[in-house]
Amino acid sequence: MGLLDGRKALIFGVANDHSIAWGIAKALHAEGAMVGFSSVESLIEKRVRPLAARLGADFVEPCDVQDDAAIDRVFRLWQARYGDLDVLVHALAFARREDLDGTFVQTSRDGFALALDISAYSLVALTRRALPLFTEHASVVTLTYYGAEKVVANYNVMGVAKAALEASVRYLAVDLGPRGVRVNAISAGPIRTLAASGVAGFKGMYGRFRDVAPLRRNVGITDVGSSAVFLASDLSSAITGEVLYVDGGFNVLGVPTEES
Ligand code: NAD
Ligand code: 0WE
Repeated sequence: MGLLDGRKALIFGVANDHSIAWGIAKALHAEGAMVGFSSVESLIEKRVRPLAARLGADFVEPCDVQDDAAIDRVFRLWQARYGDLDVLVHALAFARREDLDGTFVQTSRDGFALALDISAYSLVALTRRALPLFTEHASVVTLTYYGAEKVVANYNVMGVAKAALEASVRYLAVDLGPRGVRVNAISAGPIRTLAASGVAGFKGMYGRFRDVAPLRRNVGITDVGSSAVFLASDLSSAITGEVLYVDGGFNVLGVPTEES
């Protein structure tokens, strides 16, 4: 008996086996969910389809979340194949490298719009298109980061995009609540994924995190996966509009020191 037996989940954001979306897919599948995937076109055949096959999944469709027609296509195909949807996972973000290197004050109009479109508006677009397919106990889960609330060096425009994403979670929760659909975010500690690799100063802050976080360890995609199972399942039946910290307790610290 799994917590998600008979449930159907569509997961956006797998790039490789380090992706948070992949950790979530494995965890949902282990609890009995049927999973399907959508990712950017360039990753589909080489990266995503082989991973999907490991979970017996063959719904693997391309979608650039900036493209409304592409979003519509994915959900049309899903509906034709499976009818309805119980779990929507949004685990994607993007900002231009140059906007994560310099100072926030340098952010261009274009760079700001791009980061917010891909990283925040896409949750609204995907959720709206999924709405007619959602079952009455459906759950939407997205991924955020502490840089939404407090300044994290170099996170810059992504911090602003995550603040918009977290506010969107609350507004969506109120819109969808009367239908029984819940919307929540997981705020994960730093994890070494493709999106984190090569980011200026990431390695240093990853090491510091382990030294100061109350649990004295880093967070992994398995930790995020099990919390996603909780938010996707009826175990969290009265939780919506929430940000759940999966960060070893880091966010409760006032002054992070090795001794605290
Ligand atoms: P990742 O690189 O594995 O995943 C990011 C995904 O975003 C990729 O699959 C990429 O293809 C996708 N993406 C980018 N632009 C897209 C577009 N236009 N259309 C469709 N997909 C697009 O990295 P990850 O760390 O697993 O990131 C997943 C989520 O977790 C992101 O929202 C990220 O902000 C969040 N997050 C990451 C960390 C961390 O430290 N890694 C911490 C907290 C939150
Ligand atoms: O949300 C993220 C990753 C966001 C991200 C990362 C990149 C790097 C490569 C979005 N877009 C891009 N674009 C690229 O070209 N995280 C929470 C991981 C992360 O990213 C950081 C961090 C942390 C933590 C960037 C700067 C500082 C800290």
